[in-house]
Amino acid sequence: MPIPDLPDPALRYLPHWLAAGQADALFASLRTGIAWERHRLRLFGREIAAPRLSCWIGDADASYTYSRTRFEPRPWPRALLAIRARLCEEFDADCNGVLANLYRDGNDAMGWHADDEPEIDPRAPILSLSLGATRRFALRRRDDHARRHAIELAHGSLLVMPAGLQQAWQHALPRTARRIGPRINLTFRTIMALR
Ligand SMILES: O=C(O)CCC(=O)C(=O)O
Ligand SMILES: [Mn+2]
Repeated sequence: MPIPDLPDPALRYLPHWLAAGQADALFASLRTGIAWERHRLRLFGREIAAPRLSCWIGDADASYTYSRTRFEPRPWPRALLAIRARLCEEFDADCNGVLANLYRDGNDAMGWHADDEPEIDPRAPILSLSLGATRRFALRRRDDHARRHAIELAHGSLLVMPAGLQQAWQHALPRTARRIGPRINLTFRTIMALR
Protein backbone atom coordinates (compact mmCIF):
# COMPACT_ATOMS: atom_id res chain seq x y z
CA MET A 1 0.00 0.00 0.00
CA PRO A 2 1.34 3.51 -0.73
CA ILE A 3 2.20 5.57 2.34
CA PRO A 4 -0.13 8.58 1.97
CA ASP A 5 1.87 11.46 3.45
CA LEU A 6 5.27 10.58 2.04
CA PRO A 7 6.27 12.88 -0.81
CA ASP A 8 7.55 11.62 -4.11
CA PRO A 9 9.12 9.32 -4.90
CA ALA A 10 6.60 7.29 -2.92
CA LEU A 11 7.63 4.37 -0.77
CA ARG A 12 5.52 1.23 -0.82
CA TYR A 13 5.05 -0.94 2.24
CA LEU A 14 3.75 -4.50 1.79
CA PRO A 15 3.18 -5.77 5.35
CA HIS A 16 2.54 -9.44 4.50
CA TRP A 17 4.78 -9.95 1.49
CA LEU A 18 5.85 -13.26 3.03
CA ALA A 19 3.32 -15.48 4.82
CA ALA A 20 4.12 -15.83 8.53
CA GLY A 21 5.21 -19.47 8.24
CA GLN A 22 7.55 -18.70 5.34
CA ALA A 23 8.99 -15.72 7.18
CA ASP A 24 9.61 -17.86 10.30
CA ALA A 25 11.40 -20.52 8.27
CA LEU A 26 13.52 -17.97 6.39
CA PHE A 27 14.53 -16.23 9.60
CA ALA A 28 15.62 -19.53 11.21
CA SER A 29 17.56 -20.59 8.13
CA LEU A 30 19.41 -17.29 7.68
CA ARG A 31 20.11 -16.79 11.40
CA THR A 32 22.41 -19.82 11.40
CA GLY A 33 23.14 -20.18 7.67
CA ILE A 34 24.78 -16.81 6.95
CA ALA A 35 28.45 -16.15 7.78
CA TRP A 36 27.68 -13.03 9.85
CA GLU A 37 30.54 -10.60 10.30
CA ARG A 38 31.08 -7.21 11.85
CA HIS A 39 31.76 -4.68 9.09
CA ARG A 40 33.95 -1.62 9.74
CA LEU A 41 32.39 1.79 9.05
CA ARG A 42 34.25 5.04 8.47
CA LEU A 43 32.51 7.97 10.12
CA PHE A 44 33.95 11.49 10.24
CA GLY A 45 37.46 10.13 9.61
CA ARG A 46 37.21 7.52 12.36
CA GLU A 47 36.79 3.80 11.87
CA ILE A 48 34.24 2.04 14.04
CA ALA A 49 32.80 -1.48 14.17
CA ALA A 50 29.24 -1.38 12.85
CA PRO A 51 26.67 -1.90 15.63
CA ARG A 52 25.09 -4.89 13.87
CA LEU A 53 26.30 -7.98 11.98
CA SER A 54 26.24 -8.08 8.18
CA CYS A 55 27.07 -10.12 5.11
CA TRP A 56 27.26 -9.01 1.47
CA ILE A 57 25.78 -11.74 -0.75
CA GLY A 58 25.49 -11.70 -4.53
CA ASP A 59 26.47 -12.84 -7.99
CA ALA A 60 30.22 -13.37 -8.45
CA ASP A 61 30.74 -10.03 -10.25
CA ALA A 62 28.67 -7.95 -7.81
CA SER A 63 31.38 -6.51 -5.58
CA TYR A 64 30.25 -3.56 -3.52
CA THR A 65 32.16 -0.76 -1.83
CA TYR A 66 30.52 1.09 1.01
CA SER A 67 32.06 3.11 3.80
CA ARG A 68 35.27 2.86 1.74
CA THR A 69 35.54 -0.91 2.17
CA ARG A 70 35.18 -3.24 -0.77
CA PHE A 71 33.14 -6.39 -0.18
CA GLU A 72 33.36 -9.40 -2.46
CA PRO A 73 30.05 -11.25 -2.57
CA ARG A 74 29.40 -14.44 -0.66
CA PRO A 75 27.38 -16.97 -2.68
CA TRP A 76 23.57 -16.98 -2.45
CA PRO A 77 22.27 -19.26 0.32
CA ARG A 78 19.72 -21.74 -1.02
CA ALA A 79 17.00 -20.18 1.12
CA LEU A 80 17.35 -16.87 -0.75
CA LEU A 81 17.20 -18.15 -4.33
CA ALA A 82 13.41 -18.37 -4.53
CA ILE A 83 13.02 -15.02 -2.76
CA ARG A 84 15.36 -13.36 -5.21
CA ALA A 85 13.55 -14.89 -8.19
CA ARG A 86 10.18 -13.69 -6.87
CA LEU A 87 11.51 -10.16 -6.31
CA CYS A 88 13.12 -10.00 -9.77
CA GLU A 89 9.83 -10.98 -11.34
CA GLU A 90 7.50 -8.84 -9.25
CA PHE A 91 9.59 -5.68 -9.49
CA ASP A 92 11.26 -6.26 -12.83
CA ALA A 93 14.63 -5.74 -11.14
CA ASP A 94 17.93 -7.58 -11.45
CA CYS A 95 18.71 -7.71 -7.69
CA ASN A 96 22.19 -9.20 -8.19
CA GLY A 97 23.25 -8.50 -4.60
CA VAL A 98 21.78 -8.29 -1.12
CA LEU A 99 23.13 -6.77 2.06
CA ALA A 100 22.00 -8.98 4.94
CA ASN A 101 21.97 -7.40 8.39
CA LEU A 102 21.41 -8.98 11.78
CA TYR A 103 20.30 -6.69 14.63
CA ARG A 104 20.87 -8.89 17.67
CA ASP A 105 18.75 -6.73 20.00
CA GLY A 106 17.57 -3.13 20.45
CA ASN A 107 21.16 -1.90 20.87
CA ASP A 108 22.06 -2.84 17.32
CA ALA A 109 21.23 -0.06 14.89
CA MET A 110 22.23 1.84 11.75
CA GLY A 111 22.82 5.61 11.55
CA TRP A 112 21.64 8.11 8.92
CA HIS A 113 22.79 7.30 5.39
CA ALA A 114 21.53 6.75 1.85
CA ASP A 115 22.22 3.74 -0.34
CA ASP A 116 23.68 5.82 -3.14
CA GLU A 117 27.11 4.36 -3.81
CA PRO A 118 28.19 4.75 -7.46
CA GLU A 119 27.77 1.07 -8.31
CA ILE A 120 24.12 0.94 -7.16
CA ASP A 121 21.90 1.33 -10.21
CA PRO A 122 19.94 4.55 -9.52
CA ARG A 123 17.19 3.44 -11.95
CA ALA A 124 16.41 0.33 -9.90
CA PRO A 125 14.39 0.06 -6.68
CA ILE A 126 15.98 -1.15 -3.44
CA LEU A 127 13.84 -3.91 -1.97
CA SER A 128 14.00 -4.35 1.80
CA LEU A 129 12.68 -7.52 3.40
CA SER A 130 12.34 -7.64 7.20
CA LEU A 131 12.24 -10.73 9.43
CA GLY A 132 12.01 -11.09 13.20
CA ALA A 133 11.46 -8.23 15.66
CA THR A 134 9.58 -5.17 14.39
CA ARG A 135 11.87 -2.14 14.17
CA ARG A 136 11.30 1.52 13.33
CA PHE A 137 12.72 2.72 10.01
CA ALA A 138 13.21 6.50 9.97
CA LEU A 139 13.50 8.79 6.94
CA ARG A 140 14.52 12.42 6.65
CA ARG A 141 14.90 14.75 3.67
CA ARG A 142 18.49 15.41 2.75
CA ASP A 143 17.80 19.11 2.21
CA ASP A 144 15.54 19.55 5.26
CA HIS A 145 16.24 17.28 8.21
CA ALA A 146 13.06 18.45 9.94
CA ARG A 147 10.96 16.66 7.32
CA ARG A 148 10.76 13.14 8.71
CA HIS A 149 8.76 9.96 8.46
CA ALA A 150 8.90 6.61 10.21
CA ILE A 151 7.57 3.17 9.39
CA GLU A 152 7.44 0.12 11.65
CA LEU A 153 8.92 -2.75 9.62
CA ALA A 154 7.21 -5.99 10.60
CA HIS A 155 8.11 -9.67 10.24
CA GLY A 156 7.63 -10.75 6.62
CA SER A 157 7.18 -7.20 5.30
CA LEU A 158 8.68 -5.70 2.18
CA LEU A 159 9.57 -2.03 1.84
CA VAL A 160 10.02 -0.86 -1.74
CA MET A 161 12.37 2.10 -2.00
CA PRO A 162 11.80 3.40 -5.54
CA ALA A 163 14.45 4.78 -7.87
CA GLY A 164 15.24 8.36 -6.88
CA LEU A 165 14.49 7.96 -3.17
CA GLN A 166 18.15 7.68 -2.10
CA GLN A 167 18.99 10.93 -3.85
CA ALA A 168 16.37 12.92 -1.88
CA TRP A 169 16.08 11.07 1.45
CA GLN A 170 18.32 9.48 4.08
CA HIS A 171 17.25 6.63 6.32
CA ALA A 172 18.26 5.12 9.66
CA LEU A 173 17.35 2.27 11.99
CA PRO A 174 17.49 3.82 15.47
CA ARG A 175 18.34 2.01 18.70
CA THR A 176 15.47 1.16 20.99
CA ALA A 177 15.32 0.68 24.76
CA ARG A 178 12.48 -1.82 24.34
CA ARG A 179 13.47 -5.39 25.18
CA ILE A 180 13.22 -7.01 21.78
CA GLY A 181 14.54 -10.06 20.01
CA PRO A 182 16.74 -10.26 16.92
CA ARG A 183 15.83 -8.94 13.49
CA ILE A 184 17.21 -9.75 10.05
CA ASN A 185 16.93 -7.25 7.21
CA LEU A 186 17.75 -7.99 3.58
CA THR A 187 18.17 -5.05 1.19
CA PHE A 188 18.26 -6.32 -2.39
CA ARG A 189 20.23 -4.00 -4.66
CA THR A 190 21.17 -3.84 -8.34
CA ILE A 191 24.93 -3.49 -8.74
CA MET A 192 26.30 -2.12 -12.02
CA ALA A 193 29.74 -2.81 -13.44
CA LEU A 194 31.85 0.34 -12.90
CA ARG A 195 34.30 1.22 -15.59
O1 LIG B 1 17.68 -2.60 8.60
C1 LIG B 1 17.06 -1.87 7.83
O2 LIG B 1 15.84 -1.87 7.74
C2 LIG B 1 17.82 -0.91 6.94
C3 LIG B 1 19.23 -1.30 6.67
C4 LIG B 1 19.90 -0.33 5.75
O3 LIG B 1 19.45 0.74 5.52
C5 LIG B 1 21.14 -0.71 5.07
O4 LIG B 1 21.72 -1.74 5.40
O5 LIG B 1 21.57 0.03 4.17
MN1 LIG C 1 20.39 1.69 3.77
